[in-house]
Amino acid sequence: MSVSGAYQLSRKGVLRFHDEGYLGPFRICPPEQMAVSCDRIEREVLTTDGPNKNSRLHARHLDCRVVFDLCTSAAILDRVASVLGADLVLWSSNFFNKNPGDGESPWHQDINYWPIDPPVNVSAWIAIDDVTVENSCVRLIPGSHRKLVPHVLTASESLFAGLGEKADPAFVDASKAINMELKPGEFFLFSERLLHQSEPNRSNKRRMGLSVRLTVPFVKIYHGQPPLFPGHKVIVVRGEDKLGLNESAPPPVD
Ligand SMILES: O=C(O)CCC(=O)C(=O)O
Repeated sequence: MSVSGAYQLSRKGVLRFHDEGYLGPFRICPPEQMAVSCDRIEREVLTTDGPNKNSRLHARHLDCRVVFDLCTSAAILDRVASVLGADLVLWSSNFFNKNPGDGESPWHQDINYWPIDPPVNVSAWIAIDDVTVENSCVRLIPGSHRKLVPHVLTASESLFAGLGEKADPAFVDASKAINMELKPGEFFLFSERLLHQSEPNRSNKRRMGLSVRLTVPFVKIYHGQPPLFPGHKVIVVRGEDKLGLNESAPPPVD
């Protein structure tokens, strides 16, 4: 079956994703257009409660149309469909908002924290702000998705304090890391097993990104299990869900 769409990946692109565990950067929109979305995010997301009572930054695609529209832009979905197939489920999203002086996100593999089975996911990390080495862009290790590494307890001051664990440093070769610097409106794709991190924000500029989590209908999502929450639902964003394994919701209205 071929997957169509203006942004679908070539066979070479798909194989590269499997080989390296990430792809990009790509572009959703120019910086001027992202500035308009950013204004709405500041007004409609950062200052209001969302569906997860523990975090205003989590799963806001469920209640804010501006977030849903970013998560489901054709530039993302066409490419993810090239990897996962024509039926796609949006099961989570998270803003990673680092103000000047905020701490690191330690090295980790996302699947360590997630209540999904089997472990199939492609993430898109979207730059809302200008993202540079100075304001703590995401760093990743190409090819590191090929091996699951043990995770150990982490210090409470990191951005990941809530999750409590980081990759065991003995299993991380940071000398192979690359920096994902992005302009507002750009994004990259990565596997649920790719090792990634970000340094403390040592600049005087905010660094806000939005991570989008996409999977397929045969993956069971354990809705009430942390970091998910009671009332959590998925949204079918491409094709159809013939299995009905998960609780699903319609897209939010504007
Ligand atoms: O933005 C960050 O610092 C971390 C992002 C991350 O861990 C993710 O998107 O999975």
